[in-house]
Amino acid sequence: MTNKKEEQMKAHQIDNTKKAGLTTNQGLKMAEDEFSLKAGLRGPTLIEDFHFREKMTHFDHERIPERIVHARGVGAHGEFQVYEPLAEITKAGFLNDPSKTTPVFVRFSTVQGSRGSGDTVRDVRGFSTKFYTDEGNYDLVGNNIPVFFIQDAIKFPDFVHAVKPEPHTEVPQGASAHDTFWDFIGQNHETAHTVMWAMSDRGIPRSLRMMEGFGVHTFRLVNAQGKAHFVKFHWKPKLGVHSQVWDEAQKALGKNPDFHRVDLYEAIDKGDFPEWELGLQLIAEEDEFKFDFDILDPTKLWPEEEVPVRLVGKMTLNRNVDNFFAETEQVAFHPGHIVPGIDFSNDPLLQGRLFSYTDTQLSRLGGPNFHQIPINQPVCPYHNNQRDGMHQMAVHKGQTSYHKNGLNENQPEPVLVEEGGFEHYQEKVDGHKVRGRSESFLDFYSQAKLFYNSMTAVEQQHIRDAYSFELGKCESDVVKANAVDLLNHIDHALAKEVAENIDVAVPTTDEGVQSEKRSDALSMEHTIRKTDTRSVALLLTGDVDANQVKAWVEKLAEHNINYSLVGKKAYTLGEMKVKETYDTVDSSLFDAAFLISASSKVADDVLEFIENTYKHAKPLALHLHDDSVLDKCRVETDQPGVFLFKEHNLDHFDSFIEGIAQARFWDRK
Ligand code: HDD
Repeated sequence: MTNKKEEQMKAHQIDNTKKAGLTTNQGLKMAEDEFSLKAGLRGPTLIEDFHFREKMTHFDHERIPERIVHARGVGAHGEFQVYEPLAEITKAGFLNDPSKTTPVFVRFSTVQGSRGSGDTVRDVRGFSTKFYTDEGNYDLVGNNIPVFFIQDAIKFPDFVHAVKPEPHTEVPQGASAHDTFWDFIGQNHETAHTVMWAMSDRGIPRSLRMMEGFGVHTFRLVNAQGKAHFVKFHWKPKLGVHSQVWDEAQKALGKNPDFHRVDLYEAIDKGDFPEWELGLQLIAEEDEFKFDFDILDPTKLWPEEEVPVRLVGKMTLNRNVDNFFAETEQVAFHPGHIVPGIDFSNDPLLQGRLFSYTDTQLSRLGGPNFHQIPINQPVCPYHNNQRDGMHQMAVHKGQTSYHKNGLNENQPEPVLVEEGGFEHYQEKVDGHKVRGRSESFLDFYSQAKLFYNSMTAVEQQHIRDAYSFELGKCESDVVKANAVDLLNHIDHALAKEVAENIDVAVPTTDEGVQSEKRSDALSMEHTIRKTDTRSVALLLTGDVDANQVKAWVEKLAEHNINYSLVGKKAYTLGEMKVKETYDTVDSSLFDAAFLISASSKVADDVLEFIENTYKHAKPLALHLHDDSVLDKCRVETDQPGVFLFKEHNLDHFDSFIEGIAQARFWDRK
């Protein structure tokens, strides 16, 4: 069944897959498209060649400016449905009718790299959702990390200049491991908490389908009686939250720079629709000052143990785009696109964003009519007195384009609040005009420490390794020392280990936060674990038995596990196609590997494949004709998550399947 947005988009489609004659943009059928018009077959091209000029001019202007941040992204369509009416907290229509499906478009992104950069870099991921509601578009423009680097939007250009490739070399691409980023961090301690998240496994998600989303800021929900709650928005993935390991992410970057993009496309294409539940954390207005942090500070999260997340609805992504440029590239998000029942808070980062997003679309999409681009149009009618401008697509009828008018009964007329007209929440504000930071925003370290405390030993080790890697890539000793000083304000032992790894003086005094406070919700260790959509490489060597392999893959399919048959060369095995080879794929692109060896000799690239699977703590199954084949690689078969099958016994195989659900075996040597 198509939804309103799909119907609307269809009206704009041009289907070039259908038989159609080639024409110019003026509709003129063309008899020739391969040769320009020349004065003689070996002569110069003539200016009269309107077809050449039109084709070339259009081509010359095909590119638009990429997004200043979040340039690399991928999008998909879907739907959202609320579980039960939320009338007591918001009057937003789409959050009040469980029978209603609201079309959505989601764009995921990395922040630092340009449009052509790789997917599996260490970075924050953007998670933007456009809800096409009956009351207008609502955009939740969030990230996969619940806090942000800075507290005031005026610092955003500085922060972005620091993290982006350095201006004199345009290096590095898709990475924060460089001097200007860490210089900024060392000089701006408000970044401490968010950087800790970025250095954790959250910065290298396994799949876009397996990450959380956060609205980050504190917003307001307002009910029909005008009563407001402060709210933080969450997206909780039904597949759980999972990450790569750093070495794996770097390898995947080379082996398939489109790893996340392809993963999302293929899952949707196959019918494995990714789902997230929408979660709300609510604080009553009267409780605004009851916490040991300022709820307006975007570098702070609300610990879930203190403010529980209420799951209120579900989003399903179920349709890939028809055209990347038309949809994913031209979609324009804006945190200021809200609907009645949702409102802002005075978070100074949010306030600045409310200016920036429309402004950027003006240069990116070439003028003020970007809302008319099909992907950006609301599904409800829209009328106002805005007119003309570049790329105006609408034909506005009538004599008047101003308010108030007497010639047209004052149409289009403002709508009463009772009839759905938006009214800003009437918060009382009173203050002097000042440039400055609220004292309540000055605790930069406590929640960084809370996050670090909440990690398991392995997660903490990954964080220390990530800081060491990133700072190890910096040139300046001053930059490194300042960053270590920042770490020393969070946790002395963390600072010490990183300092030793990068050859910087270990801070002599412990300035760290002396707190053991934890929040279990912050660790990924407690996440949902499933076999669904996990991927396994079946590595075939020698003359393997087609029937045995078939029985195994059927078992994998029963658990909704994706598999690829990998051989030395592509070939047909019984009824199955062995499509991948040791050249075309790599261990970093799979969640598990199963070596099925009917030979006493196993080639080096196969051994490297299983060694990396083992090293990255992933499940590894082995069905070997000759155990000695493992002598040449560092795989120990008595370790957790290594499954040795002597017989073709399908019952044993279940343990491997459980291992695939578990995903990682961190206690492996
Ligand atoms: Fe932003 C894009 C998320 C702070 C200015 N931002 C952008 C996108 C996401 C975010 C997901 C990509 C949208 C898309 O897919 O098209 N940004 C955030 C979050 C922030 C944040 C979660 C902090 C909580 N951003 C932020 C600030 C400013 C901007 C403080 C400036 C004052 N962001 C932009 C931008 C972008 C953008 C320059 C680039 C392209 C675009 O807007 O459409 O305006």
